[in-house]
Amino acid sequence: MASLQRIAEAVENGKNKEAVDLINEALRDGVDPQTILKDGMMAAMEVIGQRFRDNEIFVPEMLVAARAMKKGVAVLQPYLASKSSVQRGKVIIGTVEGDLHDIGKNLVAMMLEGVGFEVIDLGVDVPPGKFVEELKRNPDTKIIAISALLTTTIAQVRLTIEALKEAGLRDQVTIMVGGAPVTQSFADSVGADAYTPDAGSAAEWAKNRFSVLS
Ligand code: B1M
Repeated sequence: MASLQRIAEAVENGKNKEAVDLINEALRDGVDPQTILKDGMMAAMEVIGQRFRDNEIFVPEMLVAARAMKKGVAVLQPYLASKSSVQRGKVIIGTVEGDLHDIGKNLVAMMLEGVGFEVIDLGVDVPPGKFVEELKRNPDTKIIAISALLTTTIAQVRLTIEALKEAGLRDQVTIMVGGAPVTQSFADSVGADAYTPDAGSAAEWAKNRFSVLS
């Protein structure tokens, strides 16, 4: 039987094929996909982060672990985000300018799709102006979802919201923010409508906010 520990080790060591095989094995054994994600794969990212902080590993090792994580998430995707028949409207999502982290943002996008949103994913390193342009192209957008993973890029969240204000578009959308350094008090200070700590709670919050078709 594939243990969560073995999955975590495969992800940590960047062993893509082994990670995918072990995840498939765990699914066949009936392990809950959320448990595989949280206790196997996300736990591995925590270990990687800690090792990086301790100077035991460097960026290349973080990168290969991230690749294995992405391969694993692709296997879990159909289980985590089965398509909803409800249509709740559009979400524009992106990771802020200067920030290349996208695993968490991709999970949020996946979960939002799962509860019935149409997600326009701008990717990583998204300048404030790009959020504004995309909203102009899609004025029926319900939510702007902003992800930031670095203490050095968190300021971009504020700049993005300010750019939306300057364009006169702020009040037509709900703004959700998140990512490891983001907190509720930070979200309040930049005038966001919601802070959620993880992908599941982001989808839940958005689903409740847009609970009826409009
Ligand atoms: Co980077 N990195 N990284 N990294 N990296 C962290 C974030 C770090 C904490 C590692 C550490 O020092 N321990 C640290 C940041 C420190 C800080 O700012 N306080 C760090 C650093 C320093 C860096 C570089 C500067 C390293 C360097 O070059 N010297 C560099 C920056 C590059 C850049 O962005 N400009 C860098 C680069 C990278 C890689 C490219 C190698 C790779 C990213 C690959 C990729 O994403 N495609 C990478 C990785 C993998 C990590 C760690 C190890 C893992 C991140 C991750 O994917 N976690 C990370 C350490 C850690 O997190 N413990 C680290 C799993 C993911 C599911 O969690 O993204 O937090 P997370 O998402 C969560 C929540 O935050 C939330 O939901 C998700 C869970 O459900 N969430 C939202 C996220 N967005 C949300 C939006 C919402 C709501 C919730 O609403 C809109």
